[in-house]
Amino acid sequence: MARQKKTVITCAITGAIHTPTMSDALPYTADDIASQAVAASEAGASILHLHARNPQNGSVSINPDDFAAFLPRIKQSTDAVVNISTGGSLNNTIEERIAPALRFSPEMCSMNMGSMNFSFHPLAGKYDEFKFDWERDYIANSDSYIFRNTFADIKNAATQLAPHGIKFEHECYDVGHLYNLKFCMDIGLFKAPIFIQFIFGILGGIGPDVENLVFMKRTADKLFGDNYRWSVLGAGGSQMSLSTTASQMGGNVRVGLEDSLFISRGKLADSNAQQVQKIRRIVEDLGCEVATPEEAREILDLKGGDQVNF
Ligand code: KMH
Ligand code: ZN
Repeated sequence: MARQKKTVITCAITGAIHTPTMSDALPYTADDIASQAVAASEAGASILHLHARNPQNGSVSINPDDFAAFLPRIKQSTDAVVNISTGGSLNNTIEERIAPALRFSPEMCSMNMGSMNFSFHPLAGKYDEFKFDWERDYIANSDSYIFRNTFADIKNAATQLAPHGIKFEHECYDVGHLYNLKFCMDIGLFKAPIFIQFIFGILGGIGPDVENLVFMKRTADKLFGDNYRWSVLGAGGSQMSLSTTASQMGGNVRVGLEDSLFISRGKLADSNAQQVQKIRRIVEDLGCEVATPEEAREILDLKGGDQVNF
């Protein structure tokens, strides 16, 4: 594959599936989500991956009205590409999860490429206190959850979203998910060029090692040839190191408080923008250039910011 000239930075502003609110920096009100998204874009993120949260208690929200509270403000203040999550929480059905993307028709949305254990239960024992009542049980019980993304779910989501011309961020947590994606392409659910997010370090997915990144990349090359773009998300402590490696391999990067609350070992990040500034500095110091939103649109073949419904 021809090497990309610019590196696209995605920033995932506030997680939902697996990001409890232990850090005061993690935004959960519409105001905070909007202002952190704008700041992350000003720092160099050309794509904003967005979840919504219940503004009262920070729990996951897939209510489109909670997205409506921040999407127009982000659009008015930035040129960044909006990417709406279809991940929901571990308790939501696929119908609930795709409702915000169906309503707002963003340029991008996530598409999770396989069912899996998706657990963060070890966190429950690490903290004496949580900010909100729901958190400890939700976290502790994640050892019994299955993050459901069956072939039927993927087909259902892809079929309903197809008329919107949305580019999917295909979230692949393990090598098998790449084969699931290839199968879905072969039956006509997704068209090239696709955009793959290689995800490392989720308990239930592939581990955060450079060897695994090379293996995922090699497997994707074998399956998709020149017909894909890729990015790396390292969860937790692997966020910056795996992103750095990916950028040096010609890939794109994803940072953000959704996937790590930290800026360095043991030190909480102040904001999403701080993580974007850090990866931007590293990428530029190592000789790459960071893509603007317009360049990201061209690299990923997006429909354009004027084709959304918010
Ligand atoms: N935080 C990622 C590991 C989604 O939004 O669809 C999972 C994620 C899923 O981003
Ligand atoms: Zn997400």
